[in-house]
Amino acid sequence: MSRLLLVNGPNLNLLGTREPDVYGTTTLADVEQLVTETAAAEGLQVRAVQSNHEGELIDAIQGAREDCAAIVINPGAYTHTSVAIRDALLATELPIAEVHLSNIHRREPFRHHSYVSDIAEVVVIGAGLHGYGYAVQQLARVLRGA
Ligand code: CA2
Repeated sequence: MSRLLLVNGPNLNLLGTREPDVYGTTTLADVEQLVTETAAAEGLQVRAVQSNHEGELIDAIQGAREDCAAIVINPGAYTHTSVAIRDALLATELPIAEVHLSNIHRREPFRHHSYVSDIAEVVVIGAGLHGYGYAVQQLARVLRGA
């Protein structure tokens, strides 16, 4: 069975504990459960990683090349700063889905640029928890070639 790597970046471990007006009441466990269930319905397995450390995220992304068919990533604030995460994603040569819980284009100008969007097959922004599910469904379609 093919596998997805789910990557969540810095501070996403805090989901559901603060800033509910921006990020809702969803927890990281909710995100990982939704992705796992949505992927299972598409015949896909999931490996989930969350880290507050850029290098750990890069190691996980590099590892995906070994045994994953695609990557779902919310890079958190590294979205707007990290050429290194972009390079790691590119090096995998895997299809990428970028997810943001909030609509980054309605927020501060420094959140408007993403180093990932132009290399992603799928971008889902501002759909909250559901965005991760949509991203999995779209990636599954890409993997089926449909
Ligand atoms: O909207 C998103 O998903 C973001 O990737 C979330 C990042 C932010 O830096 C991006 O610009 C947009 C921040 C995640 C922080 O999550 C928290 C959750 C609860 C409390 C505090 C932070």
